[in-house]
Amino acid sequence: DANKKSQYALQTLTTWLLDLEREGTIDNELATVISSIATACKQIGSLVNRAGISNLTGLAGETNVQGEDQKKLDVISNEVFSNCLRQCGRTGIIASEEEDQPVAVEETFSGEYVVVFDPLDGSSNIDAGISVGSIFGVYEPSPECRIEDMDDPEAMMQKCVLNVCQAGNELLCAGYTLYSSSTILVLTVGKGVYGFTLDPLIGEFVLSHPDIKIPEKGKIYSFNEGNYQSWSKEQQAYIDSLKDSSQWGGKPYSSRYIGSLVGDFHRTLLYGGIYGYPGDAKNPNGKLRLLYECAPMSMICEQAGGAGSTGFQRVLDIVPTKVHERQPLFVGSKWEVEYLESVLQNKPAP
Ligand code: P6P
Repeated sequence: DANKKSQYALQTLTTWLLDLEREGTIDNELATVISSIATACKQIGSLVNRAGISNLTGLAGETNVQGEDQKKLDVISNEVFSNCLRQCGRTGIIASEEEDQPVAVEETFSGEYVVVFDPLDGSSNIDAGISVGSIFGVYEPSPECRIEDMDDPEAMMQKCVLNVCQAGNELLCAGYTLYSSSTILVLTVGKGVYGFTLDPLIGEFVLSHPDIKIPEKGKIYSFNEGNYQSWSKEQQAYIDSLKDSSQWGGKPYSSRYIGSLVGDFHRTLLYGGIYGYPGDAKNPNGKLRLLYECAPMSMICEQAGGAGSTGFQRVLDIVPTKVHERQPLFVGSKWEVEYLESVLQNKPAP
């Protein structure tokens, strides 16, 4: 019976995207952009897994716009991501953590999606073989900022920046790929969160985590407590509270922090609890970048039933004023994020 679903029918990222196209949730152009991102992640995963034996660990000898020393793999991953997005012909503008300014893509011929990404987040962990990841978000181009006057570089640059600085609420797609014990691509197109594990034997991302839902409440907090002294007293009170077993039936929260956002976030998404990078005395807006770290992670978390907050407002409501703008980030189970907001804002706990 040709219509009977074969027991061997693999649900892969490719077939999942085709199903979304069939139901009209996404169009072919967006499906093509997402496929090109998956191809970039496969290549980056392969480079990361062999970094130690192909002389790709260590510094590239340059610094990025963030003033951070770029690792060799930061530079290569950025080129891999940009090349895949250019070659797919559906990307109009790209903004990368590794590039000072967003760039208009000449190779576009059908569909002009805006893609923001951190090609290799947490790369300081590479040399120690600790999990790293790629983070991405996809927007529609802003209708009022169509890139036509390519001959005026200044005007075009301004339009590129305007296209990129959209609130997270406008994201059509947000996702990350975790390069760890396995390579897992997790994404949402606004109808739930789906995870795909790379099967290296066939080179396909196979559906492994259908419709991920984050636990309502967790038992893990993920913060860099080395910054405790420079946090606000409310922030300190929040962490002190999670460690006070008398408040939690005798069992305090556990602390887990690997210093790699994608790894810390993925564990929080699956096990529950909260990941936070607060602002502090030195950096009131914290360290993470709104456009390609805070907003995509917040969309994924909300789509999985959790929350994404700066402690004072919903991350997805914020319209960036600068491409590399930073914001404090608290993502995780709804209860822990709401409890954090209540403590930071001196309001009653949920
Ligand atoms: P800290 C990695 O550099 C990163 O951007 C995130 O991946 C990670 O969560 C955070 O910074 C770690 O920062 O200050 O705790 O080392």
